[in-house]
Amino acid sequence: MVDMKEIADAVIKGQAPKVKELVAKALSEKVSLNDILQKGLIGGMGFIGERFKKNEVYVPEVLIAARAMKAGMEIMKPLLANAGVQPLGVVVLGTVKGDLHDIGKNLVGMMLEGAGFKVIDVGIDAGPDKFINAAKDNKASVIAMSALLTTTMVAMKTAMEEFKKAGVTAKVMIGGAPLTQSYADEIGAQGYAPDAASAVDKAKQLL
Ligand code: B1M
Repeated sequence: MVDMKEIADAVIKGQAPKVKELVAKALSEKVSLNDILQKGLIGGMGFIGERFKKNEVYVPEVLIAARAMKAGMEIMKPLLANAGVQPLGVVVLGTVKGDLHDIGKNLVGMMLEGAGFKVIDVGIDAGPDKFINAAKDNKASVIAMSALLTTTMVAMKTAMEEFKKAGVTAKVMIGGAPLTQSYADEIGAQGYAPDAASAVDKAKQLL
């Protein structure tokens, strides 16, 4: 019988083929989808997230763990859809207009997926319309904007104004190296997170 801790450990170690094999075995042993997801895949990713927050592991370890988690999710996705298992919430994620940096954004996206969110990634250089349309089409609970440049972070202020005009109801969180809580307060964003693991905590708070 597969122990969910084994799946979590394989995610933590970034062993994608092993994760896939263990998830398939657990499914054949009729372990519940929820247990595989929560105690196995999300459990492992959550552990990596906490260590990342404490600077005990770095970007490469998180990327490798996320890849392993995704390998398990590939098998789970169709079954979750059939079983009607709902994601924690929908997050529309993107890097703001004029900004091409996406490594941090992608990390945030992986951690959010790892925590059970559905992530709609609108990519880089994303103007307010992209966020608005994706949020409306997918009934998003959270819009998450990333920026890495002091020259592009100001695009978040414009975006906030456009969200208001368009009647967007999703809560907004921001992040990226030049961003701060005080800038979030200034532009009326409901959340700020300094790193990808904290972004998960913040998104959960905003639900
Ligand atoms: Co650029 N770049 N870059 N760059 N680049 C920086 C950001 C810079 C600090 C380098 C420097 O001068 N020391 C500087 C910005 C200065 C400033 O404005 N303060 C800079 C510059 C100036 C530029 C160009 C203008 C250079 C030029 O052409 N003259 C140009 C701009 C292009 C554009 O966007 N229009 C440019 C271009 C590029 C590349 C394309 C070459 C490449 C990006 C490739 C890519 O992303 N696909 C690049 C890179 C790689 C960097 C550095 C070296 C690394 C950024 C990175 O990926 N870090 C960076 C210098 C540095 O940081 N050492 C630099 C790793 C990543 C995991 O961290 O993105 O901070 P980060 O994400 C973190 C947190 O910030 C947070 O979580 C992540 C994980 O913990 N986070 C969020 C991020 N988004 C979040 C969203 C959230 C919550 C948390 O909620 C929504």
